[in-house]
Amino acid sequence: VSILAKFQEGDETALAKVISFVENQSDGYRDVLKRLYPLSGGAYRIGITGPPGVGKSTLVDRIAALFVEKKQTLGIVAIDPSSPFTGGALLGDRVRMQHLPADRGVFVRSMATRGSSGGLAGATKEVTLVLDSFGKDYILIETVGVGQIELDIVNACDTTVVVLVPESGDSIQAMKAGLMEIADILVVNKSDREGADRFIRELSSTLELRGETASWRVPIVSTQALHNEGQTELFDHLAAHAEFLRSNNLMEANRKAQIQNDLLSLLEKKIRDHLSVEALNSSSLERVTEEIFERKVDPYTVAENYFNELLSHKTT
Ligand SMILES: Nc1nc2c(ncn2[C@@H]2O[C@H](COP(=O)(O)OP(=O)(O)O)[C@@H](O)[C@H]2O)c(=O)[nH]1
Ligand SMILES: [Mg+2]
Repeated sequence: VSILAKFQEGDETALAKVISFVENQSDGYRDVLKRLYPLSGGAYRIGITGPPGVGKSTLVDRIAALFVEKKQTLGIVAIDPSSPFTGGALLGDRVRMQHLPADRGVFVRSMATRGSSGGLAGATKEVTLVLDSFGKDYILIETVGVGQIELDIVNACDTTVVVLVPESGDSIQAMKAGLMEIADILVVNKSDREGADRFIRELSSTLELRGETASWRVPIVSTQALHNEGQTELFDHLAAHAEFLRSNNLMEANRKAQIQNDLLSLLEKKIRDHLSVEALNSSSLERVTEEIFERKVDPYTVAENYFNELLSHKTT
């Protein structure tokens, strides 16, 4: 409890402790989330996704420096075991450190992925909530995107940035389509590489072919994170997208849709947990398995019966 008091005073050590507590799902972490929830909602959340190695961490680093310049506080959640967020300019690079004020208000947290397929780690949403309720102005969430439609990240962010590189490898091609669908902003990083212009032209005609009906035009931003190029343009597009959402009441609408998605998945999890302990963990399961195996009954009917039984338990 005293840790929560310190947390609310803005103590970053307490913040780190609360994040670990929640990330590890320690006893009572749900109560902590319940207490913090009313304090959240003030942070603007930006997702940065794309294939491994495209320069997401480097870019996050550059963007972070710009937020610091604007005196904005920042939480960074990096979910990418293949290239752990080393802090780069913010934490290690002495040259750049000189440009940053002493109290930078930046908090970085690296997390392991759930699986090799990338996506969001289990506790990302909760860690974001903690940073949000701590009072951070912005939260950057770096995740590996491998091209299935990454609804997880979309559902956890206000703005989604997809980072690609000018490579015509088959694997990148395959990832591209799925990733492009979720992008509010497309970044072509490593534009120092050969073929960058052609790649950007190709992306832009793909976007046009898609026949955008929404009033937001997905911009393509050319960057060289390593060489400090293009991050200001990206920063401006981030601000423009936030402004677009706000002035069209879309931020509120999107966040409400996210709340509904969250509610559904929380409920799903509760039902699943309930099922595995109560309904299915019974001797009747073995009996019914036998009956299904022998084709005396079908699994569809059995599942329906279980479900109805569950409902009647719940309502009585
Ligand atoms: N040539 C070039 N290399 C870059 C650029 N940005 C990042 N890199 C390098 O690409 C590698 C992967 O970067 P990283 O930020 O870890 O990528 P991530 O896996 O997407 O987070 C690192 O060696 C970077 O130095 C760039 O604009 N041009
Ligand atoms: Mg990375």
